[in-house]
Amino acid sequence: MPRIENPPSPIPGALQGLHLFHFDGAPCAQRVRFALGEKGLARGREERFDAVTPSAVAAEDGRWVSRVVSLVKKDHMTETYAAIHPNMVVPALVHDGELYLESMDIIQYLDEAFGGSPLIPRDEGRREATMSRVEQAKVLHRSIRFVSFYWGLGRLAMLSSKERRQLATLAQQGDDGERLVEFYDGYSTRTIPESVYRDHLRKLHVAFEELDQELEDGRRYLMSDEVSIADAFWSMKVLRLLECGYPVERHHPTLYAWYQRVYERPSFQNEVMGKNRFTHRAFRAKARIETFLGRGLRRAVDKLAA
Ligand SMILES: N[C@@H](CCC(=O)N[C@@H](CS)C(=O)NCC(=O)O)C(=O)O
Repeated sequence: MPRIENPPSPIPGALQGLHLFHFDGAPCAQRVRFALGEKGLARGREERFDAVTPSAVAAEDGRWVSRVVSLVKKDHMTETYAAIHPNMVVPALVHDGELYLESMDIIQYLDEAFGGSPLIPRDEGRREATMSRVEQAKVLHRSIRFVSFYWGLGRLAMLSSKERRQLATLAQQGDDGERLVEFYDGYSTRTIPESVYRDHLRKLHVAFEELDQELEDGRRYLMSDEVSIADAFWSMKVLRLLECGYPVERHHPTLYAWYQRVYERPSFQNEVMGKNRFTHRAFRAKARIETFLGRGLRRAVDKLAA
């Protein structure tokens, strides 16, 4: 099991039951929340991410304690969080004092530790095919970051030079496995050429095209008629890009129909969208205004596919 041995922070060891360190709008955390929902585990109390008072540490049965690590307030770039997750990203999961990192490993853990229908097929061949789709999604996670920052978050996500120094100092304690330092330096000083963002967008477009074709055989979900970890990974990419204005329905109609099926599931409605609806609507409204002004991601995708 991908359990993290002896994390520097005393917080994980103090927690009983399930606790998720997450952010409502982060795709990497959304896929874990989706998986929790599919396992019949619902969001419970909200606690500060670093709360360890006696009333904060215990989770109720069948529920997980929500510990929001605000990516807007930069909670993830603090010493306290870096001692929980050395890469300073969400999500992180604690179950009965044990810490698990990496959304793929966390979902794998949940799938084995909790009942319900499996998210990872038990059959060897189907398992391999499913995990290879997940690996592809993992690699493209970097592309989602580039595209959603450039066309979605804009200036809001830029760091001051003081914040970047703080990030670089904290990153020295880990291996900066997510390459946040390099990314934020380039992004905040606007030194990443536009062609880099367009390349990432092209990679996502190609992958969406491939999935769109595969889904044409009429299967309900990405790998079969059963929902799986692959749906958890890919649907959050679609959600994020829709929020940035990507015209998914027009460019990849079969993929969009699949996304709607995943979106309708109670786990998506409750655990992914639950507290994310307002931000979701705000992003979509912003994207509509940009389209109206002849700018934004919608235009970039149309140009790319022309
Ligand atoms: N490989 C990690 C990636 C985690 C990740 O990159 N999380 C993003 C949110 S989707 C994050 O926390 N980013 C912090 C930032 O962009 O500053 C996983 O799958 O858990």
